[in-house]
Parts: sequence; C-alpha cells; structure tokens
Amino acid sequence: MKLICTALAAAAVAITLAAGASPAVLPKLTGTVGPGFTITLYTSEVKNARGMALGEKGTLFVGSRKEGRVYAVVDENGDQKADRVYTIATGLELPIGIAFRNGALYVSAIDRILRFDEIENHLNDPPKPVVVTDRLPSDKHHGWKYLAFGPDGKLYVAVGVPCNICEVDFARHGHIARMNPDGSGYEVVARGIRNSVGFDWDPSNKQLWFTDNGRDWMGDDQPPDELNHAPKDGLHFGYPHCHGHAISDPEFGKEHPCSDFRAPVLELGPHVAALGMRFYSGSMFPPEYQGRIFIAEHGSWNRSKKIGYRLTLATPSKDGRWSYSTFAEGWKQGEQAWGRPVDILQMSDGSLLVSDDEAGVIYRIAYHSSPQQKK
Ligand SMILES: [Ca+2]
Ligand SMILES: [Ca+2]
Repeated sequence: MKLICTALAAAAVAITLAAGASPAVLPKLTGTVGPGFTITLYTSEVKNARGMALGEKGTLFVGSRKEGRVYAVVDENGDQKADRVYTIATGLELPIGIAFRNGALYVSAIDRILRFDEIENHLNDPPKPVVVTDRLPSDKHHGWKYLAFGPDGKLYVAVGVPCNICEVDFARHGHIARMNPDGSGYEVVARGIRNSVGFDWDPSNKQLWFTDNGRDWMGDDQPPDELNHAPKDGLHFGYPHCHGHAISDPEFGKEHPCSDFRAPVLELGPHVAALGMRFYSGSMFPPEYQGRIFIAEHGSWNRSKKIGYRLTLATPSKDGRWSYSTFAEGWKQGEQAWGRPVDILQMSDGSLLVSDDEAGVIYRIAYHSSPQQKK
C-alpha cells in the first residue's frame, strides 16, 4: 500500500498502517504548501517516539518519554523507509533527549546524562552507558530534558521549572545550559525559560533559537507559546514575570515589566505545546525554504478545545519580522487526536523526519521536483 498524502489531497484519509501497527490516519500538508511535497511513514515501530538524532553512519536514534526506551532505526536498503528498529536501552527515566557526537550517543534521563560509546558498531549488543553527569535536577515535573550538540561542540540541555508557575533559582532551573561533552564546565546560556523542549542554531550565524511552553491556567487564549532567539549569552526571557510580548503574570508580574526581558520573536498559539524546532538547511526543498523554521506543536491539554497537533513553518520577511503558517495538520479530527508531533530532524538528503509519541511513529517529509523522482 502506498502511504503517500500529497498536497493535493483534499482531506486526510483513514489508512491502515503497516502490518502490526494500529489503524491510524496520516497527517496531510496544508493547501498553502506547494505541490511536490509528500508525507510518508518512515517507521511505525517506535512506541512513544520523542527526541531524535542522527549517527555518523546514518542510524536514526530516537528517545521516548514514559516508555523509557531508546531506539536505533536503520534504513538498510536506502529506500528512505526504515527496515529495522533496535531497542538499545530500556528502563530509563523519561529519556526524551538524544544527541550524537564522535561515535557516541548521549541520552538524558532526568538528573543524568548517559553516553553509549561506539554505538553504531553495537546496535545488537549496546555497551553499558557511561554517566556523563548525574547532577541535573531530579524533579519529575517538567523533568524531561531536551539535548543537542551546538556548533561549538558543547552539549546543550534545557532544564524546565518544577511547577506550572513559580519563582526558581535560574542557576538550577528554567534555563538552557551548555557543558563540555564529558559533563564538565556547566554554564547557563539563557534563563527565564519555563520549559523548552526544542532548540536549534541558525546555520547562517550559529545563534541559538528555542521554543518555550507558556504557563497553564490563565484561560483558553493566553498566554502564547513562544519562539525565541538568543543572539548572545545571559539573556532573560521573562518567565515567571512576563509571558509572550506583553502579558504580565497575575502573581509574579507586578514588579517586573515586560520591557525588562527579551521578547519572543513569535508568539505561537496558547497551550499549543510547541516542542521540536528546526532550521531548514537542506538541498532537497525549494530554495525559499533555506533558513525557515519548522516547529512541531504537540497539541494542547489545558484548553476547552484542542489546538496545535500540527507542524508549522516560520518565515522571516525582508525587514526581519517573522510570521508563521500551518505546514501539516490532521493529527486530530475534531476533538479526537490520534497523534502528536514532537521532534523534527533533517536527514542528510534534506528530507525531514517528524516523531509522534502518541501514534509511536516517525514520518518523512520529502520534496520531489518532478513526478519521476518520487520514491
Ligand atoms: Ca528501507
Ligand atoms: Ca518568554
């Protein structure tokens, strides 16, 4: 069965996934996305799939949250569909954060970061992990931690706040920090962040950008989630005093005007749970996609009607202002969500992978400039 939904598809069509998987629906590209893009299923054997990283030999590593597992996904015959999924770790605590460098896989597990050396040579017999650090906060509330290596070769981690809204010590919580790959030299890069579960660097100038999840229980329509830009170290992004551009927190905002803080580049929807974000820098998509940002909205829970559950695309204008639009949707029908997009990874051919922890699958988004190239 061909699991391809083109931009021309009028509506999401119920499709039964590959043998062994549950019935589901594929997301669809919105009408504003030009022809030539496809969404296909890359693998359906990654229960609770969260953060993703690519190994040097092309192995896709995938974390999970409640499932406690880390997967290695291999496309053995190069047809851009996974053939084999190895489980390389089990029993970890909320291992959503995945990063890869110099042959080693790094995995976050609440207060620890673990390293699996030479992992691509040992997918069948993974080594016992080395503890890179065990000194991160052990709170379970927002305790899952996104990881990525920066262009400076340092390991970056986001540490959320252990509450919905509260004051914290930013040396410990509510920040993005970096460290040497051996866990030494921990330093806070950006603070005043409630819970970031996705960051990336602008390929043109190597500056850090990140999503942040707004607080709960301020009504259906505020505050917004955020897309933020940290052009230098040491900036404060507003939490817990200020939300979005100009919403003072009812409890913590009075003494601290929003003008004291670094405003977001973009206000996203309220409660949409913006997680993974990725600058597009590949050669597959049309040239206008260079430098645009794909964002995965996991979808709301703290709202009377669900929103999010989609992929958006943020685009800068010539004057430097950003706007965004929906790129792919259909993870929910009405109030029924069957899937939730989490993280976005660019593959070496320029296609994008999107993980979905609810459906336990990974999708591939590709572009084909002529019908003959479709595969
Ligand atoms: Ca394959
Ligand atoms: Ca903020």
